[in-house]
Amino acid sequence: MIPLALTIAGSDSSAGAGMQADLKTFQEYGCYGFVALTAIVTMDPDNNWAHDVLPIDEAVIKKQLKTILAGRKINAVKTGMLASIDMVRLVHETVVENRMDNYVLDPVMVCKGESDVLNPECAVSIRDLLLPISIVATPNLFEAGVLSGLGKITDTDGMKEAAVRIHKLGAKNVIVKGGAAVNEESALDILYDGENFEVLVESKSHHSYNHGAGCTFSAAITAGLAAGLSVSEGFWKTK
Ligand code: PXL
Repeated sequence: MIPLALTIAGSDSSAGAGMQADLKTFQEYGCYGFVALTAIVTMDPDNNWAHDVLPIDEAVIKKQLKTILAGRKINAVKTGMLASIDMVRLVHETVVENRMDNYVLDPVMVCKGESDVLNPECAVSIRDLLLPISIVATPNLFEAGVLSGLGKITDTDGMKEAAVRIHKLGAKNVIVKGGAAVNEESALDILYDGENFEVLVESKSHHSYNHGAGCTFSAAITAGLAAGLSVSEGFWKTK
């Protein structure tokens, strides 16, 4: 049976990130992908590509989830952009009620190139409600700084400290996506399982367009889990 993977995420109209990245990655990894849409994000070329987030009505998200979950067992689920505290609560309820053990939390708080934090009011509820039910959380440096309370993280020691703190908040595994930010030459991501650190270093990819790298990465971990891999196996498969 083909593994079934669900993303509960926003639509990135530029198609690099969000549910577009998730579905393409699920497909690449041999999964059948489902999406419950949480928001529609547009970027305005006439205003410095400023992001605008249109949240989807919570009742409509509920209906999507009801449709998707009827009569089938989803093998792994990830969440991306959640545009209100009510959406965070709905995800919590859905994951717990449906006993979704393979729940990947990508705690989206910021889009690349955007200095503004999206939906800042959600950060506390993501920390308190979603970290404890996740098999793995995949924050980027900014999100790891917010969730851990460390603030700005600039090096691998900071990434490790943030991972330990986020694990203490309930995530079974934590992957801090340093990406290209902490090192000039290479991209670096760290997995912490509560005991050991695994460090994935990759030479930087010098494409002009790498928008959505974080979504793609956590979708790949989700697809791995859906296919029966462990978090660590899925992590190394992205190399
Ligand atoms: O990369 C973060 C992200 C997640 N989800 C959606 C987005 C973005 C960034 O643009 O639009 C829908």
